[in-house]
Amino acid sequence: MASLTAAAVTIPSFTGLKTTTTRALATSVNNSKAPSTSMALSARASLKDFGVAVAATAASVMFASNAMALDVLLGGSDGSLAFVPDSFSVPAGEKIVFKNNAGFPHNVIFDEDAVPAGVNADSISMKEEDLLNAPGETYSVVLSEKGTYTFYCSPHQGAGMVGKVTVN
Ligand SMILES: [Cu+2]
Repeated sequence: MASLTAAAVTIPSFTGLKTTTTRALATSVNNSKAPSTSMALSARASLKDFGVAVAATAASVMFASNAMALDVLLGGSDGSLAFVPDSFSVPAGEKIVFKNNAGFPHNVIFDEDAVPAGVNADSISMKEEDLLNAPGETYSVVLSEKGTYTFYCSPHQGAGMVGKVTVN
């Protein structure tokens, strides 16, 4: 039961499924006088539906690794100087984890001219002189203002290592 509960708690971070999941859980709570198997079955059913929905999208990879964070690789495994993925969206408040993968050193600098109004690009960027030098090193950021942000890796900006995230 503990694992079912934990899984149910993480699901609402996916906005597309939030309404459905919340309703299913509310139903379970309202039926609290029913035999406990009822709730277990209900939770299992909603998880099954969730699995089917996610399997149809790229989000399944994200769910498998970390339900509350989106991982972005720094450097493609094919040697490309790129963010992987280089264009994506996240719900406001979800952590984005940039992870050193290949072709480092890398860093993550948000373009002060391409962030939502009122956002201080410096406050969400790495320091320009800081570089991720070792495999697996990470830089994490949480974006709370909705809108589109452009970021780049300063050593490789000229090589096209730029990315875009939409927070919604
Ligand atoms: Cu780079």
